[in-house]
Amino acid sequence: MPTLYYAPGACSFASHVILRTLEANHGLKPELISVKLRQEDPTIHQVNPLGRVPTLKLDTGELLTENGAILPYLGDLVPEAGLFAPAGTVERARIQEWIGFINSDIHYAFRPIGRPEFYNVNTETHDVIRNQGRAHLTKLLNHIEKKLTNLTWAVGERFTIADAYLGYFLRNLARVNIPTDQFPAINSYAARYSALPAVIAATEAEKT
Ligand SMILES: N[C@@H](CCC(=O)N[C@@H](CS)C(=O)NCC(=O)O)C(=O)O
Repeated sequence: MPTLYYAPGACSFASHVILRTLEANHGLKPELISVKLRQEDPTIHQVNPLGRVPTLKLDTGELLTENGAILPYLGDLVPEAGLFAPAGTVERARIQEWIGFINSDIHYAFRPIGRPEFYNVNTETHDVIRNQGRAHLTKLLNHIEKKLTNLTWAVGERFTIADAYLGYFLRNLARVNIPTDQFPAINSYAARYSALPAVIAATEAEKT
C-alpha cells in the first residue's frame, strides 16, 4: 500500500483526500506520514530532495513527487472508483487540463500573498506585493467561477482527482483574505467539497 508524506494544511491535502476516499470505499490501506516543512525535519528530505509534499512512496520503494503525477497515479490505481477517466478519453484530458492549471497557475498565485519575501526581502514592499497577488488570484477566480457555474464538480457530476486538488485551494481563500461574495459558484463548490466524508476525515487527521 502506498505511503503519503504530507504536511498539515499543505497542498498534499489533495492526495490525502483521494487516499481517504479509496480507503473508505475500496479497502485501500494507505500509510500517512505527517512532516514539518521548512524546518529541521529530516523525514521529508530523505524522500524528496526538494523537501516538498506531497511525496508518495510506492510498494516497490519508488518515490513519486508532484501533485500532477501523484493524483493521476492514485486515480489509476483503482479505476473502478471513477476518480479519473480511461486513457484516450476527452474527459481524462479535461481532468488533466484542470490539474495543469491548478498546478501552474492557482498554486503559485497564492505565493505572493503568503510569502511576499520570496519576491522582495524589503518588508516595506510586502503590502504592495500581497495586493498585486490578490488582484491576480481574483482574476483567475473569475475564470474559475465561469467554468464552475451550473456544474457540481470540475468536469461535471462526478468528483474526480481534479476536484480533490481544486477544492483544497478554493476553500482556502478566506485564509489569504480574498473576498468571495462575487463568486457564488465557487462558494457552493467549496461548501460541497468541505462536506465530503473524505475531506472531513482528512481535515480531522491533519489537526492531530
Ligand atoms: N509543484 C509541486 C509543489 C509542491 C509544493 O510546493 N508543496 C509545498 C506545500 S503546499 C511545499 O512542500 N513547500 C515546502 C518548501 O517549498 O520548502 C506540487 O504541486 O506537488
